[in-house]
Amino acid sequence: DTYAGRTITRDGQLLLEKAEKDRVETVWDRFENQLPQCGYCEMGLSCRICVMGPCRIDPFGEGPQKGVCGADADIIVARNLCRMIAAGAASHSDHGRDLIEVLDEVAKGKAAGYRIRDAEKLKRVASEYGISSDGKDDLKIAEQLAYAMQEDFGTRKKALTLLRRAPAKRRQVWDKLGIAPRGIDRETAEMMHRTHMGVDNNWQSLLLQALRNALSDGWGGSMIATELSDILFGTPKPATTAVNVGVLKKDQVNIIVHGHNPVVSEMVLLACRSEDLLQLAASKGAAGINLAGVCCTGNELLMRSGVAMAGNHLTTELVLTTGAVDMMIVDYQCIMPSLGTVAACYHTRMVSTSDKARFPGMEHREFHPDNAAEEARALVKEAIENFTNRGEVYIPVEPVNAVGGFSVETILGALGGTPQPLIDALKSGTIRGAVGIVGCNNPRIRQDFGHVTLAKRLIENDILVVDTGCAAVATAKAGFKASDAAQMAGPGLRGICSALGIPPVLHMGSCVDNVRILVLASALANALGTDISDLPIAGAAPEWYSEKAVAIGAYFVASGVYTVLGPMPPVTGSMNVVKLLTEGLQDVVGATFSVEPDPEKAALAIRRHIEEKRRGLGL
Ligand code: BF8
Ligand code: SF4
Repeated sequence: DTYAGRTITRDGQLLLEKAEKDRVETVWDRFENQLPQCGYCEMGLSCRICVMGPCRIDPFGEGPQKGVCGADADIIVARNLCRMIAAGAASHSDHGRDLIEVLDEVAKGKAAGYRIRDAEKLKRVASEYGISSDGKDDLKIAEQLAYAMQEDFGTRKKALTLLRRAPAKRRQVWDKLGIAPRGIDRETAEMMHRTHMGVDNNWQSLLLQALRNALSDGWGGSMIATELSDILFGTPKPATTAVNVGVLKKDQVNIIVHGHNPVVSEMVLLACRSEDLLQLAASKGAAGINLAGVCCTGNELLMRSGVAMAGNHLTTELVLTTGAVDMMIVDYQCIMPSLGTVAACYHTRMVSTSDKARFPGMEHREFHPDNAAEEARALVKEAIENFTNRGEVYIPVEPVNAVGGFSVETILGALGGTPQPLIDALKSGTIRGAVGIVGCNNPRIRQDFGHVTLAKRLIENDILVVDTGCAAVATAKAGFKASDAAQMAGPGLRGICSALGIPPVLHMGSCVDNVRILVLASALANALGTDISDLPIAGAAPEWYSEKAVAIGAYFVASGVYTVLGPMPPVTGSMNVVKLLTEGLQDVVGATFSVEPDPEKAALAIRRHIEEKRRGLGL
C-alpha cells in the first residue's frame, strides 16, 4: 500500500487517499518527481557561492577535483555545511529577537494583549543578566532585560550571558578551542563572511566556527526565545491535550495556527476564547471555536495551554484536505509554499502574518505587537464567517490523548526541586539514561517511523525520552504521551513514571525549546560535578530535514551530547569532514555525530553509548 509506505500514521494514510481522490498534490508526490536527486548536491560537492562557478567536484576522481577558485572537496563540503548551520542559527535567533521586541514593547506599554505572565521567571532571568529587581516594577525590569538581551545579539560582549548556565568544565572546553560565542548575530555574520570566496579555506577552522555559530543559537538566540516566551506567555506546566487530525471538530469553527512564533498564535488563542466571538460562532450554527496547531507554534500552545495538535510537518498539507479547516494562520519557518494551492481546493482561508514570510495563495495580514490582539480578533471573526462556506468534511480518525508541558521547572518541581531523585535513579540503574529525540519529518523516511521506533526501543530499555518539535508530535500521535503510556516502558522507567504520574516520553516543547534539554543536562552535570559529555545521555534527529535541525545537532554535539542523525547530511563528498564529525570531534568537544537512518540500529548505538558513559562514571 503506497500510503502506508509514506506514513505510519492512520490519519496520514487516510488523508493521502483523500488527497489523491481530490487530486491534491502533496510533498511526497513532489519528492518523487525530484528523483533521482542531484548526487553532487547530496554529497555536498557542488558550490554556487560565487559566479566564477557554479562548480562541482567529481567524486570518482576522474573529472575536476577543484572549483574555478581552487577550492577542493573538503573546502566546498565544509563551506556548504557551515552555511546550513548559519541559516539555521539565524532562523531561531531571529525568532528570539522578535520576542525581545515584544518584551520591549510590553515594557513601554505599546503591546496591547501581551503582558508579563511569569514575573518570577522575569526576575530570575534578569538577575542572570546582572539586572537587580530591587525597587523596580516588572515593566522596568522587562525594559532592562530586553535591552541586555539585544546586547547579546550585537558585538559589544565578549561572551554570551547565558553561557554561564553551562557547566564550568564545558565552558573551559569552549574557551580552550576559542569557540565560546561572542554575539549571536556576530557568529552568523562571521560564518557568512568566512565562507565567502577567498576567506577561510581551512576546512577545520571553518567547522570550528560553525560550532561556535551553533552555540550562539543554542545558548543564545534559541535560549532567549524560550525564556522570553515563558516570561510573556507562561512557563509550561503539564496539561492534557489531544493529537492528530481527529482534533478537528465537524461542528465547530476550526482554526489552525502554523509556524513557530507564539507572538501570533497566543493572540489568536486569546481571540478564540473571547465571549463575543464565541457568541458570533454560535449564531452561525457552530458549537464553538476550535483552535489547533501544527508544527512548532502548535507546540508552543500545547505546552502552555494544552491546545490540541493536529499534526507535524508532513501533516500540514493533509490537514487541509479534511475540508474542515476554516482558516489557517501562519507566521514563519517550515510552512510549505504549496499550502496556498492545497487550500484552494477547499474553502480554507490562508493568512500570512509576518512581514518576513509571504506565501503564494495566501492573504497577508501583518501582525505587530501593537496590533496583534486586534488583528487576531478580526481574523477569528472572518474564520467564523467562513464556517458556513464549508463543503464536505472528512475527519477520519479519533484523537489520541497526550500530556505535554514539561519545562525544566516542571520536571525539577516534580522531583522535589532538585535533580537528585533523577540522579539517584540513574545511579541505581532504574533509569539507564536519557535521550532527547528532536527534529522534523522528511519524505525520505516514512512519516513518524524513525521517531516512534526509536522512542519505543529506548523506553523499553529504561531510557527516559524527552522530545521536542515534530518528533514530540510523532510520539504523541503514537500514544507514548498518554496518561497510561508508562506501561510501554521497561520495568525501571515504568515504576518511576507510574509513581510520578508522568509518561515515559516527556514533551519539552518546540524546536527553540531544545535549549530546555541543554539546561536540564547542565543541571544534571552540575549536580554531579561533571561535564555534559560525561552524562549517560544522547540526542537524536531521526527524520530531520531543516537547516535549523543541523544547527541544533551542532550545538548538541558542541555541548557534549552524542547525536545520531537519521538522514545523511550533505557531507559525504569529503571523507575528512565526515571523519571529523563522526570521530575527530570526540577529542575536541567530547562528543560526535553519528548517522543511522535505521531507528532500530540507532537505538542500539545509543544504548551502547549510554552504557559506556555509565561505566565512565563508575555506575
Ligand atoms: O522547528 S521539527 S519540521 S516545525 S524544523 Fe520544522 Fe523540523 Fe518541525 Fe519546528 Ni523544528
Ligand atoms: Fe566555484 Fe570557488 Fe566560486 Fe565555489 S567559490 S562557485 S568553488 S569558484
